[in-house]
Amino acid sequence: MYQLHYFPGNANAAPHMVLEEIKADYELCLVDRTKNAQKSPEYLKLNPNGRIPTLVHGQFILNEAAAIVLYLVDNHPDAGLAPKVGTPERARFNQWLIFLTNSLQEELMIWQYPERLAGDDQAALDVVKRGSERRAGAFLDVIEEHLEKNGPFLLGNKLSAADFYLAMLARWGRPMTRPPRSRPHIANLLDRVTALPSVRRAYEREGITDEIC
Ligand SMILES: N[C@@H](CCC(=O)N[C@@H](CS)C(=O)NCC(=O)O)C(=O)O
Repeated sequence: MYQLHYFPGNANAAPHMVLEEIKADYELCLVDRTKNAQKSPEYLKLNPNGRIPTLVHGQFILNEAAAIVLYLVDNHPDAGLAPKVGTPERARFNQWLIFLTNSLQEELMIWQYPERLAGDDQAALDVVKRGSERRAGAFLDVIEEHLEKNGPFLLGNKLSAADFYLAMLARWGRPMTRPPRSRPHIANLLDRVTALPSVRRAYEREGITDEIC
């Protein structure tokens, strides 16, 4: 039995979609961000960074959304959510997942929380907000161009957990001046991913029933 520590719509969403798609036995444990529970002494024992999500599997505790996705897809290879380890296809899958978490996700985090860098200096806030949105937009343009040539999914014709990860980040980016969905090939991928019963169920279980991407 897996336990996913989550808050609705947070970085738990992609691991949650994977848990649903692989039909895993799992339970959700709410980390109530409205009460700053991610910084509570109990949660910090699970995740010393005080960040969501965390996966608990028996005695094993795992942080970082992308690492959780990798752990799940490798524990359930028959679900086919990632190519076989050791193949060039798997290296490409890793490339996309790491790009999403390391580049796009980080830029979106800065864009969502510019005050973490700029403090309360309004001019600095504007610079950080504009710069991070521009940089996130450039990453999305790269994804769009890739999908146009090689889509409909990040790995071509094969749906993978990397597409789930992109769907999670695209949802965060809805308030952007140029939202991810305004790019037709990203929109097509999002339509396909969010039509999956597993993805709908994951968001539903988090209490999110509209605007899932
Ligand atoms: N690199 C981490 C980032 C996780 C992260 O930043 N989670 C956010 C929610 S989406 C969080 O816990 N924020 C609470 C905080 O920063 O106090 C991951 O991908 O798991």
